[in-house]
Amino acid sequence: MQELGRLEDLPEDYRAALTAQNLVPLWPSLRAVLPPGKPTIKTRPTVWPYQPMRPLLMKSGELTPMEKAERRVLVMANPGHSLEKMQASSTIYLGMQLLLPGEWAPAHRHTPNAVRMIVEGEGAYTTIDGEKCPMHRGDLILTPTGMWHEHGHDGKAPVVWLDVLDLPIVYYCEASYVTEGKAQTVDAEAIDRAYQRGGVVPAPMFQRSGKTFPMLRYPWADVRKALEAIATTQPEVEAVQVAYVNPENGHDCQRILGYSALMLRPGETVKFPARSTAMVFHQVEGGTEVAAAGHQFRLADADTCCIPGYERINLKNLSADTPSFVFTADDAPLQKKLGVYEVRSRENTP
Ligand code: 1HN
Repeated sequence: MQELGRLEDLPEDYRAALTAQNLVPLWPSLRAVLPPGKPTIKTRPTVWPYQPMRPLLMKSGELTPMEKAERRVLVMANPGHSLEKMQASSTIYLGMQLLLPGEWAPAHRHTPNAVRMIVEGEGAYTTIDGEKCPMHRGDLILTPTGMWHEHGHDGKAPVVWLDVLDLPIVYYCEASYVTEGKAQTVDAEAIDRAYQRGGVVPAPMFQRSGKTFPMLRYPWADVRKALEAIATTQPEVEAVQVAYVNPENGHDCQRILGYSALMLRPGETVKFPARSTAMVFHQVEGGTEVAAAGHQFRLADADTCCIPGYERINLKNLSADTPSFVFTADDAPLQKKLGVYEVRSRENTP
């Protein structure tokens, strides 16, 4: 590739004249913004093991009362993006949230979309636009853009969950803000209760609701059953994997980030081709080795890692006799909408 002129090659008075007019020459920066063959990637392969995080999270419960936190979260930041940016990848925010018995995280709504993957504890719930969603280990609960949400806890032990948000990209768009609200009234008759499983949707008098976010809670028990059914009935399938989708139309359940669950059969290795999206892996049950970009992360229960885009990824079940269950997040829905989503064949991956 042709080497291009540098900023220092230009006369100082010319550079000053450009600056005075808020102008910048393109050519000294062109190779940086359009590198050959593969983007410049800040996201580093990073693991956030749960065991060392847990005592720090519990300590935050002693140090900071709910009134002083609103949401008591330790953010899982990728060092490649500098920690204060709160980015696990270019588009993905990850945090581990703690709610203690009796606590309440007040109602608000905001433009970024969130999901919660429940990690431990019983008795907590999220209320979303009046629908009360109980939290159990492995459940996925959506709080899409613009929907009121608050968290409560009637149980006896701490509850912890993983928050995944598209905050970095919505913030980058200068479109991120919050509105405070009053405690919601739980609506036991919410029509959304009819969307508790895929395959059938309410259609009174043949009218489909066409709701943008009809299903807010994806119980782990159902997801696990779906994975086990695939493993049993399709032993030849390359990856036992299900996507979290909108039951009205089968599209991704949210518009920016996409979510899936994977089952690795005992001893199984799954090889993903390099894709343009960074990926997050969170261990729901069992243990998995995530190998990519020269790193090997051994995920145990509730561990989370992030792998940058354009890397091949091998997932290996660390057990020869029990299955491993992994939750994934990526920004494929966004990249597909932008038209930049790519899957690279093995030959095309350096
Ligand atoms: C938020 O609203 C929650 O509602 C959690 O639990 C984490 C991180 C950034 C911005 C908003 C919640 C968040 C958040």
